[in-house]
Amino acid sequence: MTDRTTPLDLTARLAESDPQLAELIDAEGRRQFEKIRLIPSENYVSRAVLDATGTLLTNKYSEGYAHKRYYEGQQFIDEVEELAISRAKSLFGVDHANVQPYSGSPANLAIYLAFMQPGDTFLSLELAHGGHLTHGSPVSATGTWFRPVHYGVGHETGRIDMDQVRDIAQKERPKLIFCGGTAIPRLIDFPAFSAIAREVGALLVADIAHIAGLVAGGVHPTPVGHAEVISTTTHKTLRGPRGAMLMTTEEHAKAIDKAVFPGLQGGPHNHTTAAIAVALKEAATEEFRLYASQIVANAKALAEALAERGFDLVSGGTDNHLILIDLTNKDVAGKPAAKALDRAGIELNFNTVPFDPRKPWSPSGIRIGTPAVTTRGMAPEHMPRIAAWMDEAVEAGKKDDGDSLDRIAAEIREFTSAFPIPGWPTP
Ligand code: DSN
Repeated sequence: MTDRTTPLDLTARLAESDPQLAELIDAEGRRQFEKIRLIPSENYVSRAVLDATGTLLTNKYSEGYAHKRYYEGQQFIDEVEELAISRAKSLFGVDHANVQPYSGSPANLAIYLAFMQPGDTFLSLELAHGGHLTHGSPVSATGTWFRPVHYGVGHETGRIDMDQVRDIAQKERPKLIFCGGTAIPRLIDFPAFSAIAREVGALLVADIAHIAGLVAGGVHPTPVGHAEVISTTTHKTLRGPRGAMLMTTEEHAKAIDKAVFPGLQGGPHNHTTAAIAVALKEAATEEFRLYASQIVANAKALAEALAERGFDLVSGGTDNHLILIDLTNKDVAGKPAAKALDRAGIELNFNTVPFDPRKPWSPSGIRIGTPAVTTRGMAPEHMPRIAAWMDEAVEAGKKDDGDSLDRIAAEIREFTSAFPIPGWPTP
């Protein structure tokens, strides 16, 4: 358990009322501090975002929207939500923003509810090629209530094949086309998707959950002006609390709002809305633009260092925050490699790769990204060291060499101690 001689100031009071839980939270804090966290959908939020998340706004019910609520006492909550909305509109340059979705999956469900009837066809990226469960996976409600058809990446290029997207769209005439996903290491060509959607009379949805911070920071092209609906979580590269937003044109604003509430959800999580507002203010700063470009610089440096060590990168590299690695040539599957790396102090995902002959529960690849390490201040010059540790840990894992994994973890603890994280005391 965590050493309670250095309690988080955040949990100092909790330590008195619920020491058992405070210890667990502190242990997680220490884990986040000591590891190199490379899960591309995770980050470290600022102290201000942590503060807003932990406020008494959690006490309030606010079903409805500002000035049209089903509960009294909304004098300040309305202002909080309106502030978050106006910051989202100005940061992304959209007509309309809904900040109430509880997270990415409910946000995406709201899109189906707004625009689709059961059985309707939609087109999206295959999950195994980098899509998302809510883009029509057979194990998701979206894949059983509606009729998904999928595009994928090219076998040789590892990049989305826009000719295939057009061919399938013309044949299937989908009602919606989704672009975006969870394991796409390359830029998304929003104008090309939009042209195809217009050709077939489909609505284009851009799920920018992974890249929202890169779009806000100006280092990934924006979907605004191309996609009618934009879905994003708020906690990945955008570096806010766990939550989501839907952004759209004036034309579709009412349908989206109705689908979120009362269509799918009850009261919004007001403490989260406040923390989203804080994150959006932070994301509008010059400092955040530098952060976004440093995420990409770090990812490119890490990709290069890994490629030099013989790692097989899907699509050959990255344009954004994310790197997808096929470990087949390293003679190890993704899951045992991820477990060995975790023991060595490097946290990442095991992940399917396109055309994976293995099953999702034990796939061929791993997925990494640089949003969290960049927040800590790690820079391109640190990436070759991280790649070397990864290489060593994968090889040690193959030999079941626990001593080497523990030695790497000790080296990494020493290394990470120089990079503070908000909410955890720096030694
Ligand atoms: N769970 C998210 C990710 O890790 O990419 C997607 O929802």
